[in-house]
Amino acid sequence: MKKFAILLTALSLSALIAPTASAQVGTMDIKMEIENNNSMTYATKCPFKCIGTISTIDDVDWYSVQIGSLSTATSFTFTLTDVPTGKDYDLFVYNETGQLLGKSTNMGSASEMVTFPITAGKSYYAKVFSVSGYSTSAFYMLSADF
Ligand SMILES: [Ca+2]
Ligand SMILES: [Ca+2]
Repeated sequence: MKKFAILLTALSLSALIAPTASAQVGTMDIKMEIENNNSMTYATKCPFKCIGTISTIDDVDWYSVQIGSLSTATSFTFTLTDVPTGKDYDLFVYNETGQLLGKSTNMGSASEMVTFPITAGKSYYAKVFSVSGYSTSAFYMLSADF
C-alpha cells in the first residue's frame, strides 16, 4: 500500500513538473529543418527553435507555426540568429494566404527579428533566405516566441 502511495506521488509530481520542463527550451526542443522546404507548402513545423543551413545561394527555408485555437496572445515573434560570419540572411514572415506581414533585412550576419499580430488557430510562416553567401555546415537558428 505504501509503495502504491509513493508511486502515485511520483506520478503526480511528474505531472506537475512536466509543463515547466517543456516550457524551458532545451536542446531536446531544437528541431532541424526538413529539406526540401523551399516553398510555403513544404514548410518545416517550428514550434520553438529550429536550426538549418542555407546550403546553396538559391536555398530558401520555410518554417511554420500554428497558433493554438485557445491562445489569447495577440502577437508573435520570429527571430533569426547565428547567421554565419560573412553571410547575409534575411527573414520574411507571411500569413496563411501568403500575405507578407513583416520583414527584417539587417546588413551582414546581424540577427533578424519580426514581430507580427496573430489570430488564434491560424498558421504563420517564416522564410529564411540568403542575400549574400551560404554555408553547408554553419547552422543558423530560428526561434518562435510569444
Ligand atoms: Ca536549408
Ligand atoms: Ca530549403
